[in-house]
Amino acid sequence: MQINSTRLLDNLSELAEIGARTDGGVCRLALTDEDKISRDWLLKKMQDLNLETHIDEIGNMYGIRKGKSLQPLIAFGSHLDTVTTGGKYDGSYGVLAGLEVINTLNENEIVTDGSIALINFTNEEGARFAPDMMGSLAVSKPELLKEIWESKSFDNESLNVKSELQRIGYLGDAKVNQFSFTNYLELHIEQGPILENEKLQIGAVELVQGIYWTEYVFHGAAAHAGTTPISARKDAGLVVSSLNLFLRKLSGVIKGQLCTMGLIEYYPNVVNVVPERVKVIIDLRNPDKELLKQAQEKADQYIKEISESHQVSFDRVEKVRFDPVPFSQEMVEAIEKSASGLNLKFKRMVSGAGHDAQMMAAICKAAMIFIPSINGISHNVKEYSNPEDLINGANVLLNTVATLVSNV
Ligand code: HGY
Ligand code: MN
Ligand code: MN
Repeated sequence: MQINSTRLLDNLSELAEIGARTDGGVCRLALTDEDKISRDWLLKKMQDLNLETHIDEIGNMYGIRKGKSLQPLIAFGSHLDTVTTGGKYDGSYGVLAGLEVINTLNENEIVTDGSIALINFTNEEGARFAPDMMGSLAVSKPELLKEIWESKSFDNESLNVKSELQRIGYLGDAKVNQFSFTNYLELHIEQGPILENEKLQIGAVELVQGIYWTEYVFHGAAAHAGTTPISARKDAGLVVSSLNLFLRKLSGVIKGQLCTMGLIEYYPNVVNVVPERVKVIIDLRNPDKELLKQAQEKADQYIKEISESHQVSFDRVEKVRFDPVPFSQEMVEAIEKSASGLNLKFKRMVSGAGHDAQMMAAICKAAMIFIPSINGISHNVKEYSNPEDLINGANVLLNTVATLVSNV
């Protein structure tokens, strides 16, 4: 049994039209109108395949393909939301490959022992609301739902997750913990250069590295660029620039450490005014839990010292604290078996990016399948994966799910 390659590629192109940018990329920020249109599009596709559809309290979308019994319940999927400079594959590929696997099972009239759930998780990217992996976090930790609903939009603090879910009609009534999943499998582009560089076709992902997001608002003093002596300045912008350089050095001294300052907001952001206030969110990642903690401690120590030396104060809010997550060895082996059964070259690897699978691993056996990203590019409009790799990945997903759902 193989998936229908043309249908998968056509669906990927059709979905990429929703939120299409003029430069070939895609922008479908979570809970925006573009996200709603993509959700409506997916819902119709799920209904066309006679899936039993559910929307939960955080807007996660489920399409259930019933087998002889509801258990074991094998879930797969990913996310339709993108970052601002998104591509056609991050998230979309995992959802549409799952849809294609179900279509293929339907066409072959396969009756499975257990059932299959295709999931589109809300706000995986965290580009508009923190934390990222929000929908899957709510499924794995329902006690956080109220706090997550109140998460304010980065671009307009009068909007929060709940108000935006209501606005787009995806504040569902299904409970976030309504299903007990046996497995969760996520097919995703690697978003890095490893598989391509090593000329491999499949990644069997056995761990997702830890992620910390911390927001700092630095308070200095607005001053005239032409009349204020350097010694008299309380320059919040200088503190942030120094911090960025420090973080780059930190990446070099702590093994496996990655530091990024992707979000910076100056106020008043005027050419001839010394910045009064600067908001940043720093993204620290490491596959080692202790080293990640160490990196954060060193960053905070530096921030304290550099702020004091420039008479700048700061507020600090922890937005994300996700430790590294190991995946199910049993499922990693099932992925390897599927890949070798298709004569594909594969390796075990760590995921540098965060994914919904790392949340689902808290409540069921989870693992991920990667395919190569050309030049390792992602979160960039030039994100691309070869059709052959897209098709291979979907067939590995098909074979792995078929094994899990029938002889668990
Ligand atoms: O941040 C991440 O790694 C993911 O893209 N949300
Ligand atoms: Mn993703
Ligand atoms: Mn992403």
